[in-house]
Order: sequence, then C-alpha cells, then structure tokens
Amino acid sequence: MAFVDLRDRASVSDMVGRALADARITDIHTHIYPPSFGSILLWGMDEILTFHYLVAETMRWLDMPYDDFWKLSKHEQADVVWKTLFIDHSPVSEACRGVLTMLDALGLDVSSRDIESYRAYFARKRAEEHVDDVFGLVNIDSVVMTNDPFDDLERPSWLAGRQGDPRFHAALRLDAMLNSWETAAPVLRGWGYKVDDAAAGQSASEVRRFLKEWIDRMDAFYMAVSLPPSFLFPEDSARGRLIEECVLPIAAEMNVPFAPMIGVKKQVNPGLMLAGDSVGKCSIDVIEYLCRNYPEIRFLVTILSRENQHELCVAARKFRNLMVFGCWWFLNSPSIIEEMTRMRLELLGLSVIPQHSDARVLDQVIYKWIHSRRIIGQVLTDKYCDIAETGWLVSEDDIRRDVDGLLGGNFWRFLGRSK
Ligand code: FIX
Ligand code: ZN
Repeated sequence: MAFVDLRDRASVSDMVGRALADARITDIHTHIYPPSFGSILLWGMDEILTFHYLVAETMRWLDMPYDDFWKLSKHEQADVVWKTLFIDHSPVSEACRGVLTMLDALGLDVSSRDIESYRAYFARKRAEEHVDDVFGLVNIDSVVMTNDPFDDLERPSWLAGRQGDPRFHAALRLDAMLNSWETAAPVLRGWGYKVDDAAAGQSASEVRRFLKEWIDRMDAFYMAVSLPPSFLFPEDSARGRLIEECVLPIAAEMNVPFAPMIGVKKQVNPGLMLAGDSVGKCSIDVIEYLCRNYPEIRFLVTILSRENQHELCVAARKFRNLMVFGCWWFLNSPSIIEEMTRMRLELLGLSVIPQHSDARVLDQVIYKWIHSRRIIGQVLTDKYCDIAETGWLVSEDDIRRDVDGLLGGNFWRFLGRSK
C-alpha cells in the first residue's frame, strides 16, 4: 500500500484532485429529466441564461417592469440577461461564472462573447447525445430527479411507464400535497383516492395508498418536500397530520428515507416568479424531534439558511439516522460551500453528502460539480495535511475510498441500496 507523503501538500492536493476527478458522482438532488420526459428536460443556451438565479440578478439592473420581461420570448429574455450580466457588467457572480465554466467545459470560446455561436453549438446537438456529453464531462454516474405526480407535464410520462434512462433515479416530491392540501385534495379525489378537505376520516389510508403506488411506480429513492422556515412538527394542521399519519409510516414501511428541505420563504417577490423565493432560519428542534421519535426512519436533510448549518451539524452528531446533504440554493457559493464543508468535516468527519447540483438546466451539473469538487478538494487536502502533522499516514486507496464516499457512496449506503 503506497502511503502519501502528507508533508508535501502539493502531492496530496494532486492526489485528492485525481481522486475527485475519477470518482463517479451520484448527484442526489436535481431538477433534470431524461430526454424521454420531453420538454421538462431543460438544456441549451437560452435555458442556461434564463435560469431564475440569473433573472433575479438581471432585474437588479433594470427598470423594466417584471411583466414586460416575462412577455418576451425565452430567446429575447436570454438576450437581455446576456447583455445585462455579461456585456454591460463583468459576470463575477457564481451563477454568471457558472455559465462561463459550462461554455468553456463544452469547448466553446468564452473570450469571443459570441452568444450566437454558443446557440449554434446547442442547435446542432440532440438531447440524448448532450446528456451523455454533459454527464461524461464531470463523471456523473447517476442523478436523482425531483418528481411530482401533480405536475401535469411530468405525470403522463410516469403513467405511460416511460422512465427510459437508468442514470435517472426518482425522488417523490410532496410539496403540492403537503403544502397545499386544499388544492391537492380535489385532485386526489379526481384520481380515485377517497380523501376529504380536512385530511380526516379515511384520508390518511388513502394518502398512504397514493404514496405507496407512486413510490412503486417511480422506484423512488426517497420522499422530499421543501418547507417554510416556520415548519414545526408535530403540528395540528393538514400538513402535520399527513406527515405523521402518512409520510412517516410509509417511509418506515417501504424503507424509503424522508427528505425535509427546510427554510424556503416562498414568493417574497411574486413578480420574479420562480426567482421570487427567499430564505429564512428554521428551528432545528423539528429535525431533532423527527430523528429522536422515528429512529427507524432515515432523514436526508438540507436546510437553506446559513445560520442553521452549525446546529444541523451538531444534530447530525446526535442522530445516525440523519444525513446532512448539499449546499442548497443560496448556499451554493464558493465562500459558503467552503465554510460548510470545513464545518461538516470537522464535526462529522466523512459521514456527510457534501454537495448536490440542484441543476434545473442539464448543463448546470457541469459548473456545479467543477466548482464544488475544487472546494471539496481544497478542504480535504487541508484535513489530510492536518492529521499528517501527527505522523498519521494516508494511502492513495484511503483517499479514493473517502472521496468515493463523499461523491456517492455515502448516499447509496444511507439508502441501503447498491448502485
Ligand atoms: O425546492 C427545491 O428543490 C429548490 O431547489 C428549487 O425550488 C429552487 O428553485 C432551486 O432550483 C434552487 O437551486
Ligand atoms: Zn431543488
């Protein structure tokens, strides 16, 4: 077994970098879909530029009424974003830098600033080919989607039995049901589930039937829901009853983790549409309650507020059925990814899932992983070098084992599944 001279930081850094580059990534939370799902798979230059992070940043520079922007075609919206964020100002934000990283990794000449040549590149490609190219560029082994039975564009693909690509795994997303029961209940009744508006009576058994049917149909890896900063549990509400009487019992019965994603303040600025959501600090008590009272259930948890991250790490030290994952959304910026990754490795060692891409546009997995792998590599190198000072030896196999766990192995082990 070849041990690494940890006193030589450069060689450690090289070895960690190679291990990260070679590791097959499981991206555990995305909003991308196989081409067989049709138009809900977003890719290409106009989708890249109209990503809601970039729209929010663009609108800060413009007096244009939001509605006037939304009336533009996607092509015209992309032109506005490109001119505003890339030509009229230097593209230094993480979302802007991500666009440049994507274009560069795809072999396009970023220095040309020739958006039409970028569009022409994508126009020449087929979706199936582009998925292979993008996944190959950053060594993606597989991704987990965000799958919503209440999405009228997505549901037909599932009912038609269309999954189509073994690299795309499902996560059953429950926002529509848990956060808007008043809207979901009549839809469920229309599908033949005998539920009532108060989520009472036989609603619970019918919702459990709904969950089981969709977990089976999708072979869902976990159930997920995004929740407000004010989320409390247990709670005397439709959401509280549905989680307690339906989601948690099915999670236990079907051995499927539950992924509360907490801290989303929805639509603080509705004019920005998808870009109008914000963030708020939540109570970690609710995570501790769930983990303590449901030890047989595994909880995949990501929390949106930077201020919650330290207490989430401490909670994870207390509960082995709590797996912390990702630097979610407003946390996905280099300074915070580094802070969170250092905190996690110092408090939890390697028993974490440091990142997910959250890609809404296929091409985004490129930048989210190139940027994050670099930061994870820097932190890991420091940690190996820190222990080297005691005389501890680390082999290249050790490093590859550790990195493979962070970029996928820990997730599969937590699921109790094999790839
Ligand atoms: O709830 C979620 O899955 C969030 O990730 C999205 O709603 C959000 O818009 C996003 O894409 C953040 O990166
Ligand atoms: Zn997401």
